[in-house]
Amino acid sequence: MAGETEKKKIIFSGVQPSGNLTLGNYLGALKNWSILQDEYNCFYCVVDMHAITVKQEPASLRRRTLETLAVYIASGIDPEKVTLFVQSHVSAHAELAWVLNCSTMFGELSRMTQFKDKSAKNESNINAGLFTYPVLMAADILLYQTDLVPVGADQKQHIEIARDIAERFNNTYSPTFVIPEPYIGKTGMRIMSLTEPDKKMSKSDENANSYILILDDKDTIIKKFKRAVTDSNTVVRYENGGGIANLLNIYCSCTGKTIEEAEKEFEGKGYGDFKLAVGEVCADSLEPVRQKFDELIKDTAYLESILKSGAEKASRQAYKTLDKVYRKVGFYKLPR
Ligand code: ATP
Ligand code: LTN
Repeated sequence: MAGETEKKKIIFSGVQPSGNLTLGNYLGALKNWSILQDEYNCFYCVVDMHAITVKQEPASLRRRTLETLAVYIASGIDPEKVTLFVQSHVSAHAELAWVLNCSTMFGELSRMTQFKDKSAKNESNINAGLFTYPVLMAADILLYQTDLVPVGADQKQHIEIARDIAERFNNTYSPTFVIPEPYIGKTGMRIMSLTEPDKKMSKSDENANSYILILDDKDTIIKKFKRAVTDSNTVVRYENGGGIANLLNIYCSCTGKTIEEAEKEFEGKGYGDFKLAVGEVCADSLEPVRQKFDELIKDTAYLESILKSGAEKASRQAYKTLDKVYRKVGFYKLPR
């Protein structure tokens, strides 16, 4: 059996503890993470070093790091099957990021849309970390010789640059890194804001009505969907686009139904009925997660024990790759 585990393909992914996790994080990332955990050797990380590219209150960051881990587990990710850890606990991430910074071009980083969006939103804090964010993300992925990276559609460009960086390094030195592929689910890949349906739902949005939190209670969820922006049509059709297409996507991601099935179900019904139904199925999918979270978050010792063994397991793999990289770039190694 041990041999079999070694042969499994490798998955790496992470979420920033930069706010409370949203329905977008759940449908775009976490749900797929738990589906993939049986077939792959998975590393799921709480990427706290990425989170500080935007100003964080230290006490909240500390609290949210543990909460994010608890949400992972509450969403069905099994700590017995996967490696769960915090990015800053494995210093190889920062070390590899430095080396990769020196194989990454200013021009290619300047094209990243997340950098453009985030610097427009944080004009007073356009720091170098925000700019080199994709390099640290490439280090996260490449350290584990990752085959597959399950993310929402917004992260596709970052996976592409990670591939470019890996290929460049492999060509300059010699084959070192596996070239990773993105894994983007069919529905749920891009959940949009409920108040501005042309923007993605994001946990750091200032408007709390724009997102559903994984830990929101049923009343709050139903209220937020009631207020969701739709359009001036009255029929529930995907082709109307905007808010309605987003709500249909959410409905289908939560129920497993196809868009056509959902459209048929709501034929002859108004937006009011439809929004209520979306609220109901969404609340029903999130309720077990919330209950499990409430139990887990009380048990700090348990959560810390997972992070401790996770960091040990992750470090073993990460330092293997980092050693190779240091040797290839010509860093002098002292005899042991
Ligand atoms: P922030 O607002 O702090 O930038 P975020 O909510 O966008 O954060 P991340 O931590 O950057 O979340 O993303 C974690 C994972 O969740 C990524 O795989 C990302 O693609 C996915 N994700 C985030 N928002 C959405 C969304 N609206 N729809 C689908 N997937 C999403
Ligand atoms: N940038 C990602 C979070 C992230 C990540 C990763 C995702 C950091 N490192 C490695 C996948 C693999 C985001 O979702 N904003």
